[in-house]
Amino acid sequence: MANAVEKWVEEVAKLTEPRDIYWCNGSEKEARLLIERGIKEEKINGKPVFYELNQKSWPNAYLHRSHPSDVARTENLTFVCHSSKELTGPNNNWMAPDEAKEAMKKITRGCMRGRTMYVLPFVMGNPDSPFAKFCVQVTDVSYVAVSMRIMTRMSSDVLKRIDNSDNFIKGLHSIGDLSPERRLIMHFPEESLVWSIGSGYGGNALLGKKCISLRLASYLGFREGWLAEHMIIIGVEDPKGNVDYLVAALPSACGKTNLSMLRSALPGYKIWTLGDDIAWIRVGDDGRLWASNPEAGFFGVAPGTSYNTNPCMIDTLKAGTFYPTLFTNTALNTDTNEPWWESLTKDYPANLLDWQGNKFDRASGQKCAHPNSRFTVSINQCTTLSKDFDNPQGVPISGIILGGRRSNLLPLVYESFDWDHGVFSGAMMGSETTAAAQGKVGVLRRDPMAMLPFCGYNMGDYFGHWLKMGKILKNPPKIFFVNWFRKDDAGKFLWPGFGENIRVLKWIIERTKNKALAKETHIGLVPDLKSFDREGLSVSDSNMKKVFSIDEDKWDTELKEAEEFFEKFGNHMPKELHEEFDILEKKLKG
Ligand code: SAT
Ligand code: MN
Repeated sequence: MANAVEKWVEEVAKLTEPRDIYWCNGSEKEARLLIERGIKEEKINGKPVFYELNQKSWPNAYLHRSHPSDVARTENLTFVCHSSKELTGPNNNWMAPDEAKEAMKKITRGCMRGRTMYVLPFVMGNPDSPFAKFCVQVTDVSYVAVSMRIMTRMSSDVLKRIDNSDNFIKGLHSIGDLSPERRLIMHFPEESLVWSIGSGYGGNALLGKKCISLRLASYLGFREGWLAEHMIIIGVEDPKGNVDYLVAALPSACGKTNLSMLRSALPGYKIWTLGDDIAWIRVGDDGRLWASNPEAGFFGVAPGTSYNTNPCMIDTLKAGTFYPTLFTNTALNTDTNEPWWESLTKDYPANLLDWQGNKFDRASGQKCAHPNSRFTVSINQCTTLSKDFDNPQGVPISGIILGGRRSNLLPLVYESFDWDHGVFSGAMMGSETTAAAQGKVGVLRRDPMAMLPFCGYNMGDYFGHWLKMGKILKNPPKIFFVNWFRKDDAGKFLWPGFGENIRVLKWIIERTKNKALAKETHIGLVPDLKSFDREGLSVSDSNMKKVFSIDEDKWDTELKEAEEFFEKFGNHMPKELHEEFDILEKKLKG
């Protein structure tokens, strides 16, 4: 008798008609075999799936080039199909589930013909933790199978844990014919199903990532009383050896990976890495928040990563254990067969192929690596991995950081007055768009808690859920806001960022212990410069002033845009946030 997983796989195979079915067990041998296949046999758009890189300098590393039209998340083709449009909310595209399934069946029928269907059993989180979610994804691309083995805990034990129960999350993925007209990423939260056709790109195809860990999980959290957030998790060790844990939400391609393994510019401080993208957060028996990373790898932006900006990541990428390291859409140095991207080295190597595999001509003015080119690497290789990364209980959280990319208006750091005010400030958060999603780059949009593209239900209800979480907590942690991206009038960054960001984290942690001093502004509490560690920092007094300024006279547009954004959610918007809005408006216009 077939069990529930087998039945589902059979059903999917009937629809997709693969040449054969390969059940993955997550072993090292299997990863090698899949890479071999991707180098020699399997093709995407007529080209190999993997190219072997220089195994001496980049052990176990491979290059993947995606279809040129398939290089970022496609938010306009991503749908969340609750049975009620109301529950899906204006923050998501919606289709009625039956209609969506009919549309998907049409483009899925026979889509795996001549290809292998890989069955990937994996668990999000430590299998013995209350956070654990057991999942099975099918895919017809070896790149996706190998990436999922890096990004999740994949093993055939998962099948034993699911046994004959129906209690597993399903992911159906096929690269289809790669035509954007037949590309759709559909979520069915009520059935714990993600169905994605026509894209091989990260967030569209590695379904454990945004689709399951955020869109499906945020809805589960809403129903079950926990939070699934777009947040890094770090431990900050002070010179005395005390470790405080923080979570931080920043939109895609705004430095989460760098922050999660920052090399401190302040002597005696050290960052321990637990996650660079996703945190599942629960209330512990002690009434505090506990966070855990459901993933097991990094899918980070390559351009800008170097020994100067993130030495730990370069070491991690070169560690070469039994997990392969994948590079997607980076450039290739043909003299050395090494991956390359803008700023990896100061000078351009002499002979490069660009991310599409064409000879690179610097005079073209084009980028050589795609701006959203990525690396995929196991967190187990991370040289700053926290000993509590795999702790089934997660880690207790001392403070929450939210942030965006804003060239003006918002200071380097500020603290909200209380939990509700923090939720309100998070709800009106804006950020300039990046290359992580298709569309124009650098356009300001509201991106509450960096969750706009990832919240799997009505965002008005999501804000209500945050408020409710604050009420259950004995002592809600303080909520802080950061902006590493403030610029001066000439467009130059005011703050050096990277290792210097430890100064901001230090102030934050001291505030959570009521040690450091702050000054009240209309939007929150900014550091009193007396309490902000500037020892050895080369930022002028006048730039420090600018970086902490609020530009009160320029808030009209901000308030207007926030108000319009809030209005979209109608009566789903909690009244507390309207009240907070009125208070802020009065202060600013006062
Ligand atoms: O492509 S992903 O969604 O996995 C990465 C990101 O955009 O944050
Ligand atoms: Mn992300």
